[in-house]
Amino acid sequence: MKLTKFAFYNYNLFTQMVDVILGLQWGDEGKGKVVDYFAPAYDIVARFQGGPNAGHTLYVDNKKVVLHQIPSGIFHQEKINIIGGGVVLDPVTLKKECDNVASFGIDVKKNLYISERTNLILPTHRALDKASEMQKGEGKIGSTLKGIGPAYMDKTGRNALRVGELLNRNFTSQYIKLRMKHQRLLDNFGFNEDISQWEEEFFEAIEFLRELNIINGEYFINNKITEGKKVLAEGAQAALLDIDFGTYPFVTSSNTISAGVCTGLGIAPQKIKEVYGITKSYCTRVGSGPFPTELFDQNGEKLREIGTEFGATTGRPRRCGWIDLVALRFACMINGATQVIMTKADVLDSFEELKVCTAYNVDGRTTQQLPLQMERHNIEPLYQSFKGWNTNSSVITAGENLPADMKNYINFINEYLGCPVKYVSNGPGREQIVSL
Ligand code: 2SA
Ligand code: MG
Repeated sequence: MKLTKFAFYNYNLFTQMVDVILGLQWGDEGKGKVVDYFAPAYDIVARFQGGPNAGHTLYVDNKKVVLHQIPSGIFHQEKINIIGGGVVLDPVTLKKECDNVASFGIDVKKNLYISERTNLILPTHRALDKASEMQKGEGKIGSTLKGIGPAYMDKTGRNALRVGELLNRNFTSQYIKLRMKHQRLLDNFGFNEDISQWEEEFFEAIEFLRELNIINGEYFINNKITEGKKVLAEGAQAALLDIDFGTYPFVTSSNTISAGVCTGLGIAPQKIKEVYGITKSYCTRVGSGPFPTELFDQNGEKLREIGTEFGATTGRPRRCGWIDLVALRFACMINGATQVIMTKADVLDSFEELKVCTAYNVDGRTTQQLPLQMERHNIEPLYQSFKGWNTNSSVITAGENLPADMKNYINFINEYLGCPVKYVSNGPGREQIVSL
């Protein structure tokens, strides 16, 4: 047998062409805006995990847009946007998003690519998510009810339907087989809501999805890297929601940390250079689970009000509290964060006093490490206080003009984390970001 010539790509030629943007807390750190800001410097923006549970808010032509599954580089028509194999994709949400993006004059057939390994979220996954949360009652995870957990369960259980299957003639019979399996589980849960409307939408959206660019994601992206193209990997959710390293079981079902870039896109670790970790200047969480620095007083109320802290996907009010450096340092460690971007700094503009958690008292013992299953312990956050800057920081455009008290706050965080804060976002606008 004669072999065809194959040595036209050397996958080790260009190293470190991939940078990562990800959340260091419990999500909603403002990743969408940061990706949108950095996107012009890259050729490709890629999502590597999560699904429609994400809500990345952008402002395009002064209009607010929330993206759930489409990478935040989509509004740059010349950029390649990839939905990687590590994502769980709901075709119904995707179709709606594509229609919305098209209303801005963007043709997704030209700049959106979907890996054939991407796992599909079925209507019954959403039903199972709901049924499981209902059964858990008080102990519920507070999931976004988008079917994320059940879809990843089918992936690891080796039952999932992947995007590549759409091109297979047996797709409908495979769907029916899996649906029957789900029905038995739903019967066990005593779940009897009618989901025929969801299924109708699903099959409509499947037809739409078939028309999009379905690719062999890992060859596609590695070939682009070999051609010298730069990739920005866009994280969803955040480090403390990671399935392995987050506040389990109150987590999402994917690897949200930098390691997820490798498995979710098929990229080798030595290809990754910068890991931009995003944190708010304070902290929020949506859904259940431990949150040591959560505030139940008027400061918490004030953060929610000024920061408009309501879920971008579900509209749920977010829990608010002071920044937690114990958790943040852990997040920097497991991600290998090379720099930190602090968002929503302007939300703290009118506070007289600010607090920063530097250690925990766990069942009477002081520690700077996160205990396993925090909810099983009595955790008291230990704080250091800072003077507020009481200045309208949202109009500042140069790092040296930031108020001294804000610099003081940031310097302390730099030192504690051992990782520099390189940018401060001081408002929702595209231009409201200050380099330090
Ligand atoms: P799921 O739906 O199974 O992933 O939920 C499991 C936990 O993960 C949390 N989670 C999130 N936390 C913050 N933001 C998220 N995205 C949306 C947003 C949330 C929204 O950007 O605003 O709109 O409510 C997100 N997605 C998942 C979730 O709260 C559970 O604790
Ligand atoms: Mg969000």
